[in-house]
Amino acid sequence: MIDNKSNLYEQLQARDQLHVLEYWDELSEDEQASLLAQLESIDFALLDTFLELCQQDDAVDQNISPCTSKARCECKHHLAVGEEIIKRGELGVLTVAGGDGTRLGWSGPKGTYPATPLSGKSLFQLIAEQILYAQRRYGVTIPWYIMTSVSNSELTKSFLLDNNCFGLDRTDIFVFEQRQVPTLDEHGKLILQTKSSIVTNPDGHGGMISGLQQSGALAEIEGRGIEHLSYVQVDNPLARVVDPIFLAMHATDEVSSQEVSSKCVMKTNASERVGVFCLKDGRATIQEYSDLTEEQAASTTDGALTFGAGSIAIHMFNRAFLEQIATSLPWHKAIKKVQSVSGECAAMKFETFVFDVLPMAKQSLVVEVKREDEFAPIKNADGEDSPASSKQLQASRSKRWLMEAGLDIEDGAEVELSPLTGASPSDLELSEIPNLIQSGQQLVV
Ligand code: UD2
Repeated sequence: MIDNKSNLYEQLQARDQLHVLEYWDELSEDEQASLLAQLESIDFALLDTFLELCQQDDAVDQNISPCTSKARCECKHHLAVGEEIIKRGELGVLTVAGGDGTRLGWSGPKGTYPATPLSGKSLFQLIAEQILYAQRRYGVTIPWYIMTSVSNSELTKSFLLDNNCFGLDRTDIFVFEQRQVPTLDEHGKLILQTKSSIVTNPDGHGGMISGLQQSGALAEIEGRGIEHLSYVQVDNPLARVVDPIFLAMHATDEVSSQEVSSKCVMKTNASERVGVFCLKDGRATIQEYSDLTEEQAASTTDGALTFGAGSIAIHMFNRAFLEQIATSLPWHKAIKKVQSVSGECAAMKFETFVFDVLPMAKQSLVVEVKREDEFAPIKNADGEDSPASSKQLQASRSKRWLMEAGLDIEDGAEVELSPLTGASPSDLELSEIPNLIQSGQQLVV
């Protein structure tokens, strides 16, 4: 039996959590060692925070007001300024890919999901190719930092290596793992997943801050002279990973503090599942959709949604700003179903959100972009935000951009634009592509 005088035993006992040892005597030595290691890794101070949160009702913040945004400025000046920063080697890319992707029903890491309409390129490949294109165009290295979690870290690394990192140099890709935290049942108890393990969950994409700091990635970023990090989620095939205009707006805006900037699109309807930009205590922040009251979500001003500026989870972070964040992020509680040793049960997952760093900036900039150019998330297996809806949006952007660049595409033709061909209509390299794509043709260009 585990020593009942040990510190661990006392910590569990003090919180009425000894049930996790229920099967101890049945376990093999190896199983006992593995359960012990997992229990010893629990941060009991953090567990106390969770236990307190279990007792609290989720308070909805009523004191929010709308915040302003600036339109993406498609001018030559911004393009030149942004390109200059990239050419100086000051941009890195940050991708959060630690989520479980349970809603999609894909068993591997979400980044390995075949996302594009014709060639089935994975979400990771789409990001890698955008980086590769920018590296070639600007003659620099743009390092890529990917946050994974314990359940998908090894699979992510092997997927990248098996695919030769999609042409990127493996030494320019830095995979770091976020932390796991205990999941609790509805009574605030740790949950046995098996007789020898407890249920944990990744600590939310806010775990990126400590993940970057503790893995040494942030020091590496500084060592490379990176000043700005382009942050994208893994699940949006239309995200512009290297966007010189957004970078320039972020780096030169006279009002913002250049610590963090974000992109928004106008929500299509009150119930769209995106967080909204708003002001709290005079500072720009994002209120998650699940934390808006129905009245807040539905309220209108001059016929438009009052909180209509939806977050597409794309940000530009200043490196020094990320280094300075010492305060821990607030925890958000979500009720989910999990598998336990005795079957499915309701559970409380605690997560931090990366956008909770926004109010820590003195000022932050919100840039409104065109939804059809930048947002086609893959979240659910079907319906809204599904592979099918995303593929449709990807196909129509490909078509629009190619036609804007001068190509003739007949109705009924299907095209998929590769990130290696260009990052915007004005820089598409079309010399190898036929001028006319006919109805019935399927072409990846
Ligand atoms: C996110 C935003 C939502 C909106 C929407 C746009 C949050 C909480 N909500 O909704 O406001 O902007 O995206 O598409 O962000 N991830 C990790 N580690 C974790 C959890 C998530 O890396 O512990 C990654 C995950 O792999 C994915 C991203 O974060 O790339 C978004 O996570 P999500 O799918 O849980 O967020 P979602 O769709 O509810």
